[in-house]
Amino acid sequence: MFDSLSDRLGGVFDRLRGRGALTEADVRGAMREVRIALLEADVALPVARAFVDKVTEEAVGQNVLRSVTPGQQVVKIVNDALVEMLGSDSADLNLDVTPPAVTMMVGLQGSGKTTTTTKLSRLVKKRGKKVLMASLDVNRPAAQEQLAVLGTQIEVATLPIVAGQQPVDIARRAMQSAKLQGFDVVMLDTAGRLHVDQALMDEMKAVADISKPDEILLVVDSLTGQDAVNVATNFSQQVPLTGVVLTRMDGDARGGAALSMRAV
Ligand SMILES: Nc1nc2c(ncn2[C@@H]2O[C@H](COP(=O)(O)OP(=O)(O)OP(=O)(O)O)[C@@H](O)[C@H]2O)c(=O)[nH]1
Ligand SMILES: [Mg+2]
Repeated sequence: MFDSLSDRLGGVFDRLRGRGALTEADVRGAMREVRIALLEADVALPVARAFVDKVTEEAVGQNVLRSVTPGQQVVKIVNDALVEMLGSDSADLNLDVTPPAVTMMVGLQGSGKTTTTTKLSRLVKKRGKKVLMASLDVNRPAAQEQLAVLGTQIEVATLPIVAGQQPVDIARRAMQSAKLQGFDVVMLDTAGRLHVDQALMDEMKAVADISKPDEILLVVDSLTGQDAVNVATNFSQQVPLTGVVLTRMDGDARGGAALSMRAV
């Protein structure tokens, strides 16, 4: 996914390394190229700008320019900053709580919430946990049935569907069932909307109040590119997100969403 970004940066790095002495102007020129490479990879503008500013400041430091291998040093500074931005940790779900551990999936329509709910449930089940999945999606016809079918496929229980019940009541019922039937983990799959809107946010907050999730995961389609940052910012202003799941990493996304996310 980061292939074209790597290629671009590799070119900039080679030119830097290939030189003996470097002036501040050389470094600033290279950093402009880094910035363009980031933007072309769909990294959000404020993120790219902040990154380049920080790295430039470090790289034009006297110790770097006066060193024997200034090019190498500048490359190392950019590399370290990239690694830091992307992070090396892929977090685990926090299941280490008094059961049931509750994970709530939020995100825009079609971002992959239901798929992610199913994938995570399967993983958690493999660890020997008793999992209950519940769909709170009452907007899209057959959304609850979709989760029930997936549940049957992966042999994970789903909350029985009660026609006409609203999301907050479904969440309350899921919590009651989980406690009564001794489930270790509850996965709440919420409804998506085309745009971030207040109705979605209010519903999400009400569900979070009832279910007190240990994890609230924002599911984002990595093809969203730069706009992913706006989505993440909007959601995180409403509920305390504990993590972000990027879906469709198998697609042709240019990687910018992933880089930008880490920075937000
Ligand atoms: N290639 C690919 N497709 C995915 C991935 N995750 C989800 N999809 C597909 O994207 C489509 C939508 O996924 P869902 O999980 O139903 O998305 P959702 O967020 O639950 O959608 P709504 O409930 O309508 O808001 C489905 O066709 C999935 O198969 C992924 O990581 N890679
Ligand atoms: Mg869904």
